[in-house]
Amino acid sequence: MHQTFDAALGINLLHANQEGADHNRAHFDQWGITCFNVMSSPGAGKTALLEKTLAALSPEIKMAVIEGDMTTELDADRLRQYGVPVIAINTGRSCHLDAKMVAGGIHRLAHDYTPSEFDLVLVENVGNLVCPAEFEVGEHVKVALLSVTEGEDKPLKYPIMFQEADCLLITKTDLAPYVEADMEQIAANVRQMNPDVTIIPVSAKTGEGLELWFEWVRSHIRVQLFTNSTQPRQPQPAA
Ligand SMILES: Nc1nc2c(ncn2[C@@H]2O[C@H](COP(=O)(O)OP(=O)(O)OP(=O)(O)O)[C@@H](O)[C@H]2O)c(=O)[nH]1
Ligand SMILES: [Mg+2]
Ligand SMILES: [Zn+2]
Ligand SMILES: [Zn+2]
Repeated sequence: MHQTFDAALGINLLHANQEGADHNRAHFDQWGITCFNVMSSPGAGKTALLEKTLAALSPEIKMAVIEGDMTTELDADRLRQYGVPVIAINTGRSCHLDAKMVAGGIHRLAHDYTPSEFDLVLVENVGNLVCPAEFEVGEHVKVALLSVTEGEDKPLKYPIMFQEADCLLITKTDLAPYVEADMEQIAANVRQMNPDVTIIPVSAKTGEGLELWFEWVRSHIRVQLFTNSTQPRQPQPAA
């Protein structure tokens, strides 16, 4: 976790970030877009999951990706092969995406495309089990991944992301026998942090669980559309 108060500048960094997140959220709501913030430690399988998601749900769901990495466009290039807009954001020395960086991404999306034509923006956050959960980017939904190779104790040791998640994917289930992962214990530890979270075990390699994930995605876009159409928000002035 970062220092959240900058004494020199006298500002609360999380508070400033929240204003940026509200700005992004207003854009998404104006355009009727649902935004998922996809988070995990490095290598848990975010890009692999997004590859499967784009392959299965496009063009049924019109998607764009905002891809956060400290350096390189390696993940962005993997996802561009699926024919959807992928906006790469290099965070430099920052180990998470913040709202301002994502604002740059969504302004670019709005510049290059007609944003109201999109249903879902998938933000792949920087691989990091701690800070991405603290820096909202304007998402409606937080999706966290925990791979079976990371150890059953991680939800207890790094609680914030697990407490905040709306959906928790236990990834790489095909590897569970090799690392003697105790799936029941992983799920119990996640539930201890967040009793109501949806838990979906998946393998991007074998396809196990992916249909459940796709259905969860579909239903959460519908919920958002329904919420927007019945309770229109007052859009904030957007730059
Ligand atoms: N066996 C197996 N390997 C997987 C699975 N999903 C991803 N991997 C592998 O795990 C490694 C990391 O996967 P990525 O999808 O790049 O992980 P990531 O979370 O996007 O990584 P960062 O963006 O660097 O944080 C790659 O070698 C993948 O092929 C899975 O379901 N099973
Ligand atoms: Mg990745
Ligand atoms: Zn960070
Ligand atoms: Zn704006």
